Amino acid sequence: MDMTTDTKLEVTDGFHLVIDALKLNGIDMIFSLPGIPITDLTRMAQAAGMRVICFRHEQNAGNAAAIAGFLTQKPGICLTVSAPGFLNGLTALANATTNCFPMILISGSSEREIVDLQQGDYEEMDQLAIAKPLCKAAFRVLHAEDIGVGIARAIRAAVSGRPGGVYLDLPAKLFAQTLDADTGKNSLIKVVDPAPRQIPAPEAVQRAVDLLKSAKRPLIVLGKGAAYAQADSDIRSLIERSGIPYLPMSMAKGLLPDTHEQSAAAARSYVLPEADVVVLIGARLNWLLSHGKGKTWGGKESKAWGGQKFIQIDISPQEPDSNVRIDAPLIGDIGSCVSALLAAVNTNWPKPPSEWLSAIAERKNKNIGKMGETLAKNPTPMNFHSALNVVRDIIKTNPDAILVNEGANALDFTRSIVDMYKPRKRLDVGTWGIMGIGMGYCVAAALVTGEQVIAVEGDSAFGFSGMEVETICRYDLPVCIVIFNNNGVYKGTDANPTGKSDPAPTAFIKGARYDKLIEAFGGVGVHAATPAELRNAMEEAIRSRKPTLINAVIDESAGTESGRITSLNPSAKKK
Ligand code: FYN
Ligand code: ADP
Repeated sequence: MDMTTDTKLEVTDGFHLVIDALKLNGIDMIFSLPGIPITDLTRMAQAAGMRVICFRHEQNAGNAAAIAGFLTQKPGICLTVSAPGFLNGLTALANATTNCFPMILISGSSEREIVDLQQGDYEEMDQLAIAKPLCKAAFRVLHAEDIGVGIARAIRAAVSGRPGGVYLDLPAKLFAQTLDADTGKNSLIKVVDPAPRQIPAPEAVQRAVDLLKSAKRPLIVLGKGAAYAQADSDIRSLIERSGIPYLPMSMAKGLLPDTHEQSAAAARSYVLPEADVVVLIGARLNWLLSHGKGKTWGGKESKAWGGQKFIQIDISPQEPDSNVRIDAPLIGDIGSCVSALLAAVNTNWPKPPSEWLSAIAERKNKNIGKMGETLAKNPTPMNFHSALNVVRDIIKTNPDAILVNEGANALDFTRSIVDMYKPRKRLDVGTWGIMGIGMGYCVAAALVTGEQVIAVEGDSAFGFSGMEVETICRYDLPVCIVIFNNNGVYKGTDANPTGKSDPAPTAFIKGARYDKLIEAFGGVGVHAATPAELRNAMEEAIRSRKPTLINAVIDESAGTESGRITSLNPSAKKK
């Protein structure tokens, strides 16, 4: 038989149909960890020109897929083996769904007949049933001719409306099923308009405009939905033309430069209770916004309404009223909603009262001044502030770099100290405050943007995905990991009260040299005990674009339990 490459294949199979369906829909990257039954799928995908990025643990591959989805508005694909591999990926899928990131977890699964009769197969598990409650949609394909439909449905479910995670179950037997090549080709679907614009109703726009016009102390809150929407210039115009102060949620930092005159980030605890009308753009009133009520919002008691009226721009019609009354829901995609508002906010738009703006400016300048004083100190050993002062400068001179950030104190201090200058440059623990996103996010961010990635990691947070430094070295990615090493979870000073030899629950090995870890894989490891050493190492990492891990030694007594959210930790509250 003639097997030259230009010989037309007369039959195709499940493997090729999965690959062809993904490619047909513009998906050219898969985050995976090969094994039974998807090893050949990873090989064939690579042979077909896709980038197949393989990790050391599926959760990290899943997190990579999720953040690729956030950055590109295309579903990130995570491909795993069955049962345990699937379960490892599922954590990332659930997290993606919680964060409204589009992602598809594709897992191979064991033989249906045996699984359904519970006869004890290799990696036996009813994966579809387990995935269903944890994601936006879940599908299984049993016949090769349905692969096209399965992938099309998965793509639509992931990116349309409120984005989220989708599970696609592909039983092992499916891959080897053959089909006439033409029939196979015709069964594939190129999804047309997978995330259709959703235009807000004119009366909803008018209602929002009327409410906003009545405001004496208006505030705009930008959430990561606003970052996802890629409506950057309209959002900026809305804010600048209206003159309304804005507060960026963590991953919305940089949508406008954090140094923007109208940013109220440094006056958060002043603007939330004082505002009378709040426009939420792609931000939910969940725990991160104290559910829109209570003391944070000027309410008299913990669950009391503060009196604010809300305009909520969101693509999900079910989001409004989930915590407090929303007077003007504006349902649609953020691009369409913001441009509709922008049409009303023309040159005659009344600027917010100057008393409001000057009161904010006063608080803000005071906080920024205080921060400046703290950052100017140079204690020995380094603390979070003196180390972050360096990171702050590095991001300022490299505004295109992507900052990945996880931890407790390492997260909270970085969020308020390191200014971001461009949209979608700050990737962090998100809605759940989850640890373990670090290295997966780094890998995907470097690959899909081509930019330098800088990760600021708590020493505890890093541990969840640390083995992926091998992946970072293997793909030779421009990732500079800075570990804030204070010898433990929160800090390193806890001791075992019994006097026995077991270390305290929150304590790690003192003086650990994380920098040695990356050297095992050919990366650059640096031990930095001073801000100057940290600065040199970061500058060199950026110059060389080499995989780099900097062990930044932080005072082990620096840091508070649970960072800024100590109040959520019952035992810590008692202390
Ligand atoms: C902010 N601030 C600043 C600046 N930016 N001061 C000076 N300069 C600048 N640039 C001030 C801001 O006004 C606040 O002061 C304070 O810094 C903290 O700001 P932040 O972080 O925005 O506010 P806060 O109250 O911490 O926000 C609540 C939160 C946040 C829930 C949104 O804590 C958060 O995102 N947490 C995620 C935590 C998490 O997931 N952790 C992982 C799990 S750890 P005041 O106005 O004076 O208050 C497990 O243990
Ligand atoms: P943050 O944590 O930054 O406050 P959230 O994750 O709570 O942000 O909120 C994001 C919101 O944005 C979700 O309610 C989601 O439905 C919404 N959203 C996501 N993408 C879009 C879009 N393109 N158009 C409108 N709303 C969107």
